[in-house]
Amino acid sequence: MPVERARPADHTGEVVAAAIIVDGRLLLAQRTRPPELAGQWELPGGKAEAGETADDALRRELREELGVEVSGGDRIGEDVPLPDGRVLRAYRVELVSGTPVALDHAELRWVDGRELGEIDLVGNDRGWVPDLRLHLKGW
Ligand code: 523
Repeated sequence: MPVERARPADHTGEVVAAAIIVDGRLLLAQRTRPPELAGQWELPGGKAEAGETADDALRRELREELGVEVSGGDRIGEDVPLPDGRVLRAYRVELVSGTPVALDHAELRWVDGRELGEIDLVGNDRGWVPDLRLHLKGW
């Protein structure tokens, strides 16, 4: 008889992160949680929900976090494996409508290539800096 096991939480999904670049500047958002990441800056995004594509997740997360509509979704940079088994991926997206507002972050900032190298980015996002800079001015 098969043994019924408790299903572990689904930690096999994707965490999406958005590179929104306008006029050579990248939008960064300052995290408020968890305490070890609070104050650090990230590409906004979050966990894809069950059944969502990366595109769906980007559109939902950016609507929730920034109040904007986006489209697109070319990959940028390498996959980042997270300790819980998920994979973090960055996508270049275009603003379709709205002006980003910090609905879930402490603050937003548009940075050029030089500022991207100086700001306190979350560790997971740091590897993307060289790829991001190719699209930014001022470095
Ligand atoms: N990261 C990360 N960089 C980055 C994002 C969007 C997320 O390192 N640019 C990490 C931080 C967390 C995990 O990915 O360890 C999930 O991101 P989070 O907390 O932003 O996802 P949410 O918003 O779906 O999570 P809840 O706070 O639970 O709603």
